[in-house]
Amino acid sequence: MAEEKKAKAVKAPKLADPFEASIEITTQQMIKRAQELKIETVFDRAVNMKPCAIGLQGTCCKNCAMGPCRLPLPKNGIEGEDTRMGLCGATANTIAARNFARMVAAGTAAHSDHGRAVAETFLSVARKETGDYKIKDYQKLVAIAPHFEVATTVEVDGEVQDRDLDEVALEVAEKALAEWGKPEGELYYLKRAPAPLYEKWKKNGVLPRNIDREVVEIMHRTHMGVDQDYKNITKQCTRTSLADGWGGAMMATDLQDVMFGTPSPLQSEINMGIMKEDHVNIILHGHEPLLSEMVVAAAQSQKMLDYAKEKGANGIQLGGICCTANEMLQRHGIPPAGTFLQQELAIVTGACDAMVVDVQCVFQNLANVAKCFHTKLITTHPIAKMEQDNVIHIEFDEHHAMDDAIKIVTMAIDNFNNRGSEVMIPAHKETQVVGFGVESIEYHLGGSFRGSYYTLNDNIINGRIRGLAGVVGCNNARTKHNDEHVTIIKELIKNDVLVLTTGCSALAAGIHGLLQPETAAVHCGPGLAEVCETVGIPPVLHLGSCVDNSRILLAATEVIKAGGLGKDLCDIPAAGSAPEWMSEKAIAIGQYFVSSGVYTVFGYHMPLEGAPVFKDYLYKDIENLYGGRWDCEADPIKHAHKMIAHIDKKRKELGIDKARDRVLMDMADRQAID
Ligand code: BF8
Repeated sequence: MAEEKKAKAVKAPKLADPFEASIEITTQQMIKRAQELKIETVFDRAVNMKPCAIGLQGTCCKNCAMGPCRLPLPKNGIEGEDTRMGLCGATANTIAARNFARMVAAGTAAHSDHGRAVAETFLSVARKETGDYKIKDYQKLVAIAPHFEVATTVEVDGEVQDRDLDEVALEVAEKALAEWGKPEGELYYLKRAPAPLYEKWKKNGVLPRNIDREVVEIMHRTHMGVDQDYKNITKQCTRTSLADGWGGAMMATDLQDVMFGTPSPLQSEINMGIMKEDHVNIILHGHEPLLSEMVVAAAQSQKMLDYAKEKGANGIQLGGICCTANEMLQRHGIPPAGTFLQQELAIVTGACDAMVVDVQCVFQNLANVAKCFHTKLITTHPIAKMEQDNVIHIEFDEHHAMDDAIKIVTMAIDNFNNRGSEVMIPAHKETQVVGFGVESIEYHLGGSFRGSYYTLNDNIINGRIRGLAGVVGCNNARTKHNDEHVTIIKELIKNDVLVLTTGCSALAAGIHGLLQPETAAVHCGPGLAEVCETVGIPPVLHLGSCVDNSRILLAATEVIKAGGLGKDLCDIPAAGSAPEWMSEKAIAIGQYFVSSGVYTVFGYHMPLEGAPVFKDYLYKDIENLYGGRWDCEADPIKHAHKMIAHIDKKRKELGIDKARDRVLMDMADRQAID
């Protein structure tokens, strides 16, 4: 009897309301579908599990076994002296700063380990140890070599000749890989920043020495009883994040471009509707194109296509999730199946014959969802396995990469006929134009005749383009899927702000039709619409994956070089945003944007509320050091208007606030504005 009562008292878990969970139609349909099949997803878990209120404030310290020490902010705030402290005496500021720093370290480690894998593979290519990977873009190799102080020409008998490119590649590869652990000096790429910014970093003692060292130093400084000054901890946050943005992530982007090709604009599709019932569907999810490039090549080979036909399929459909989606999209036009929050749902279609994952942003629950279907869930990376026994591990190695890729594709094809009757692929998909970069923005806005950032600057100065915004980052199950991304982006372009986007934000923009040139006429203010229509670009430019935020830094640097908009990145009418952030990588990115002079607004919430003094330091005082600062705003319209207000402030400081009334000047006049 008592047992019966007890059983009755256990409440059934709540189910997410699909319309509250997402604004996106295929996501709503598939959440409902999962619920009908009694398959739990992240959306259901989010309504059943509340986040820890103290962790949310950033003031829980579990860095030693005397804790966890929890220092919530009293409901009415603190009047007078803040006497809260952990057992060791650590203040709320110290605890919140340590937690923040560890997020920067983890984010930097993730991007940079990705970069290291790319650099190691590039070294294998340069040493000719692998035949599967090659150099596709020699022009990019020659463009980046000088940044590593590698000569691209040589003098023979008094005559300057081009240097052997194999030699250049080898030297670049060796110097790049050394950036992770060289014993002295500073990272090469820091000097790519505008000179005044580099000087600020130097003056403040935050030039990263090597990538690994900065991550290690954060872990040391945040160990129990080491750095107990939030300002000093933040200084190391800056140094480490710069090792990400102007180091590991930037090298990942560059070396990927060299090996796999620099993206240029192309048209593709996006959303779960790209999956095909009569095709073998392989979904690639994660981050490193080292894996996806080989799977793309294997899946497009005649041998694999013939094998798929033999098994009764009409072809092989590849699709991406998360940043792997962006990598395959920008270089091959392979359509993404969805964002971070759609990963479980792609399996719920019942048509996913294999989901292949490598590192980062992969839900462990994929294994539980895959168990309900025929889907083969394949992990490929030695550092990222899953404990569930239905997960297959095929370790990927650059020395036999194509063999591994063929094994994976064959497994998916063999699984095609094992589908149950429960296939339900949502019909909806969108078209999009993607694959912009530093090089293609230059070409598109300037044309082949005068390719440069002149046209972009010109239109910012004359006010047709009010300013630039980088809108990037994740989805977060604590916010309505895609809502903040889409609302913020629409509000920005409505106010003539040109948006550059990466990561899951770029996928969200694509899914909601914002990456089409036609968007300009529908959603943009008159100035931006005019520019987009004249040049034929969308008002939201897809710049790739999260490591490709480095492309945004370099595009902004090109704006400075073109003249007329100040001398430092903090002078440009520009702002950054991560509306639905969730990962530690987002915090590392935010910190390097702030430390590069960018006003950066995060959505949802920041884990700083329990330490108001530290929060103020990041939201206000840090601007005096680097010209950028953090902010947070959950309301998407207010969020966009905070960015626009900052852009207007910068226009005023440059003396171009009146130029929105179309004052015509020549370039010499404009450059004199500096
Ligand atoms: O690195 S945006 S959810 S996929 S962390 Fe992850 Fe966030 Fe997506 Fe790419 Ni970036």
